[in-house]
Amino acid sequence: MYEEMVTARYYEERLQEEYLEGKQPAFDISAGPIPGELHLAAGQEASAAGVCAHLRDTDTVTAPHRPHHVAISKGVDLKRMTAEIFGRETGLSKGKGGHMHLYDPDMNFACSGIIAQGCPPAVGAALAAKKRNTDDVAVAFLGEGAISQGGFLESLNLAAVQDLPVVFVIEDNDWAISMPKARVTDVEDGSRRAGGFDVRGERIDSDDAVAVYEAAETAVGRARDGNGPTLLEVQVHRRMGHFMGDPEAYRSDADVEAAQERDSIERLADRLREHGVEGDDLEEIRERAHDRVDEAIEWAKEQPQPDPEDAYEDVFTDALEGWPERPERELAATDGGER
Ligand SMILES: Cc1ncc(C[n+]2csc(CCOP(=O)(O)OP(=O)(O)O)c2C)c(N)n1
Ligand SMILES: [Mg+2]
Repeated sequence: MYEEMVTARYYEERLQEEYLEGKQPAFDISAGPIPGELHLAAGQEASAAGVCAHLRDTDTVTAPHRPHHVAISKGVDLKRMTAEIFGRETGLSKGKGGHMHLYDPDMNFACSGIIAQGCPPAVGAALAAKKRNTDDVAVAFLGEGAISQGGFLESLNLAAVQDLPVVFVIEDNDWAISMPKARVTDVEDGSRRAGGFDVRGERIDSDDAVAVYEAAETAVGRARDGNGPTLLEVQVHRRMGHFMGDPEAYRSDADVEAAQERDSIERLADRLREHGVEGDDLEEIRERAHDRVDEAIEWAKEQPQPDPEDAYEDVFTDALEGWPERPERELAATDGGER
């Protein structure tokens, strides 16, 4: 878990540098090697590491628009993910998805820029697992800003009524862009949403990776054993702006400082030291993580840009492929017979 968390944090530090290239002095979002928005998850690593530690490749994970830590913990190929973020041809989706739309069928991972969008597909994956009689599970990550979305609430209901092997994980970072949680819901503890659907809910009050690991062990185990869904909420911290370039005018310096002071990675390192892991071993893990990230970024930057002609490929799928021909239907001759 420590290695994944360090990987995710350093990965985002490196992405940040690359992202800012060419975007100054006036912030030009379309310039530089990573055009478009970039939402960083620094401060949220513990939730992904603690939950995904219990998952296997065949389990499904969906994440929202802040996905890097989750993708890394799920085991998404770091090189192809980075190439995707840089818009390159060898990216996970040939560079067409970008950082908010990472999709890796080998690892059963997907994310989306639409808030709460990942909940219904996670429920679908859980339903498929149940029907196929595998003991795979699905996990949907979402932000606390998404807990009043219909897609989330309907997903909770369907998961409950069909006893599906799915775990919902709310990452509560206190903010939805510039909107504090208390202004959009009177429910302080988002896991209480579970009660209305007769689902088990639990809030992990701190971004302590070990506490998340323990709660997730029960939740994932329950799903795998055929005992239905769980809703977890993890208190995490948004160390950065909502997206790169966000001046955070709505947020007090004290709030930013408080988020930066609570570092779940340092907390886990302390815990490991307490349990006898040597400082040198931690340093070795950090170096290994940094090398892997540097290598992925260098590789991605060397990858070819896609051919603009390919923009129209893979846009539509032939949804009716393999279906029987539909009989031609006679139209009433009200429009002169033209269709
Ligand atoms: C359905 C939908 N509504 C609005 C938006 C615009 N939007 C993007 S991020 C965001 C806030 C999300 O907050 P939260 O769920 O807490 O996630 P966080 O950004 O804090 O990780 C909003 C409203 C969107 N992407 N999708
Ligand atoms: Mg939030």
